[in-house]
Amino acid sequence: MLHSVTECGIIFVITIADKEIPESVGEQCKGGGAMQQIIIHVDMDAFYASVEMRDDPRLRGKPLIIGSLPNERGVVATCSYEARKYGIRSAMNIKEAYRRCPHGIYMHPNFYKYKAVSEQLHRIWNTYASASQTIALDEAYLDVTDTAKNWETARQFAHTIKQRTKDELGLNCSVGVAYSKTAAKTASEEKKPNGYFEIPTPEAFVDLIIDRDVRVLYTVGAKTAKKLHAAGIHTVRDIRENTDEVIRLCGKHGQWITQIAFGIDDRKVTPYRPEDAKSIGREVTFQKDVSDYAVLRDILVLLAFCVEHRAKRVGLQGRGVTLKLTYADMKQISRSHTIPQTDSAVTIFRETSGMLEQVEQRPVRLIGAGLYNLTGEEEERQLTFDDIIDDGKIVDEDVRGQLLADLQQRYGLDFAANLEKIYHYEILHKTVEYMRKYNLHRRENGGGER
Ligand code: DCP
Ligand code: MG
Repeated sequence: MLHSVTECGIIFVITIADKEIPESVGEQCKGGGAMQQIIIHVDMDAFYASVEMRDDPRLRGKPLIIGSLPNERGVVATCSYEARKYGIRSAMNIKEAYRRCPHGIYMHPNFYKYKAVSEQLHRIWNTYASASQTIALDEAYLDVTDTAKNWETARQFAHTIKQRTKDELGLNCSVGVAYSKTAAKTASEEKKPNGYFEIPTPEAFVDLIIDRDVRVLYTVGAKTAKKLHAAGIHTVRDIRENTDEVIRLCGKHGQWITQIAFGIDDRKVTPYRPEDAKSIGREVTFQKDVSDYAVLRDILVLLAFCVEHRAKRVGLQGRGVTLKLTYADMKQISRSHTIPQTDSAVTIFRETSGMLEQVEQRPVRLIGAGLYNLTGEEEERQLTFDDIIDDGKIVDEDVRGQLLADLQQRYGLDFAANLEKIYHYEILHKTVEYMRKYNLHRRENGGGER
């Protein structure tokens, strides 16, 4: 039946904002107060590994590698500091890790546990800030400009955060306090693990990093570094002395890099909210309100595939999944979850359908699913289960197949064969309407139960 619908290429309801890159070099310093922020950056030490060591004393003090197992194909997600002595690092091939440390302890990640811990962490940290920005499960920026008011109090906040994280959750973190986000992030890395460091001014920032490799600058990933190195630009000093060349090579990103090489960064700590533009979403409005939540759940499968398709096309992954509903009375709600980075329809569906179960079950006019807190290749990233364990993809494939097969069984459409068509907004819309009516018809004829 799907093929009776005309094909059309319109894609709506998809917003992807620019990366957080300021408009032009130099403008940042002019605004009053640009340099007056006090920002804390918190980052957990060896996060996944530390949680496992906390929960199982037998793992403590050992080289612990979280990722795929040595007999699987895959990579390291993270490892304990004991394992780092053997040169093991995040994203390293697991076979290489095993070659370096055959006596290490190898474990699969337990994302849902880390996610739960993450929520507890952020809850503690957020109490010190007027705004907080979750960057990853184990990492956040806190704007303490107004809550601390002065440097000395900010320093106390930082130490209290470290202490409470240790006392209440049994985990170590590293904390940086600085005048900007970039500097705060650099500061938290400076004395890892269990570190504390301050960078009060742009001058202090520049002094610290000027002779380091370009990769010290936030958003300079492997690809950008390679490009700069090939042009003979190795250190931050080289960037400062070759700004035109850097901008020529890297465009808008080059402007940003140049700017931070001079210590200029007055980006605000902006809490991620689902409605923020940095997201990819798909939503459908029904011609008649839908009260059957089983149909809504089925529609989420399609929305999840649409979001995955778009995310893969633009090469972005989200660290948050969001569900959006408008009820018949026009009341809108959205629910969101932080997740390990993903672009998988299976994860998007699992998260949004889980959230759907939690909401008030009233007739719905609009439903949407989305990914937010997007990151691209250049940025540091937390690996997904798929990235870590190649075999994980097989599991994912199975679930995908099953989700589509279930839909086929319920609505009599070959969803697997027609998936590409669903990505077109109008076809998605017509399909969803068809599902709504089909289900209604079935219910009216006494076949509604599943
Ligand atoms: N992670 C991942 N893949 C990567 C990097 C990280 O899956 N390439 C996961 C595992 C980490 C968590 O994200 O525990 C946090 O990432 P960090 O980069 O902060 O690394 P750690 O917290 O493990 O160690 P560090 O002490 O260096 O911060
Ligand atoms: Mg960390």
